Amino acid sequence: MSKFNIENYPHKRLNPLTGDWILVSPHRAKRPWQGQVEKAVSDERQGYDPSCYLCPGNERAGGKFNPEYKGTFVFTNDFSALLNDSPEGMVDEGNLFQAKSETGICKVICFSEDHSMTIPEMDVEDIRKVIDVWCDEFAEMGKNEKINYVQIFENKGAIMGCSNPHPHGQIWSSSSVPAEPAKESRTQKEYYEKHGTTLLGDYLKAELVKKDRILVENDHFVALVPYWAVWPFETMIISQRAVQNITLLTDAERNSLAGIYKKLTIKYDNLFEVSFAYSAGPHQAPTDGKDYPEWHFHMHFYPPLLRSASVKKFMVGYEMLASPQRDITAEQAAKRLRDLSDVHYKSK
Ligand code: H2U
Ligand code: ZN
Repeated sequence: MSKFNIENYPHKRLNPLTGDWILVSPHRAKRPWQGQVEKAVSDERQGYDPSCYLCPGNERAGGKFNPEYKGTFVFTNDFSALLNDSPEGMVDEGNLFQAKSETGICKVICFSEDHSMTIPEMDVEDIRKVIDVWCDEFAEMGKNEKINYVQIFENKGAIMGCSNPHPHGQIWSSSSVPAEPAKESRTQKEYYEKHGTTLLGDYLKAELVKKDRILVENDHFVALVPYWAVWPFETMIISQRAVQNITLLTDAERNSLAGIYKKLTIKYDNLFEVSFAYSAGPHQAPTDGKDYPEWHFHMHFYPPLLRSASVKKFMVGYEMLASPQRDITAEQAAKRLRDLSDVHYKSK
């Protein structure tokens, strides 16, 4: 048998941000598929949809009316998963039955008044306005004594459970730090205490030398497929400068973030010539007033599609019961994305 190498043989890779290992099986990438094929959803939409609960002037499900807004529009989620004024308390019926109250605020952000828009099709100046809303909301929610973590996210596409194609995202903030950022908080702190530098700063430096997983680079941000990616076309945007949260980005950095958000999502759309679904959002330091020099601002993009506009990756079987697994390697995915045009397929 020939010598082990990660291009050809099954192996595990460590995600240093979570401490989890993922199984990579490059030799399986040519496996035939006779399973479920998702219907490619036609993406032809009008700029205004009278039945859309996010379009300007329309009535929402809760009975409130949206203003005739232009650009971004933020409102408190009519069906908030967390409530700011729910009573505090806990249940402690021994080790096996523990519950704690959780308070928070949930908001919805419309990215544009135009129902037909998506981030990759928006102008960079308009994406910058979305970034500014993220900054303002993060700052305001972070000031709230009861809020210790702010999660901004975008669910895009029906395949990701997004309820409405109108371009929008959400913010859920909470009194405790949720599971995923809590893991990253622990690993980044351990790394910083050991090395005196941020985990993602050192990771980014090494990736910029290797180059095989880099997709897009500008003065302040890099988009790449992380070494430990689980989803076939999972990516991250990492700031070149280690900042704890989005409010610490300079004016130029905010523009660069808007620019790279657009460039990355154009590549995504160009991959299968379809409006590419994903769940994405930044991870940032907790907002409990403490200093977190180990925290390095970044965004994760988790897209479900695998081999076409209609075949998605299922996280089932072994993934559910044992460990996440992928066939196409992070390097192969990066090459495919990197080689795609920076011009959106619809504007060609
Ligand atoms: P998605 O990002 O998954 O599409 O969710 C949209 C959110 O919008 C969802 O959390 C809220 C839902 O509670 N919503 C309102 O606040 N008002 C409405 O009239 C409908 C949907
Ligand atoms: Zn709409």
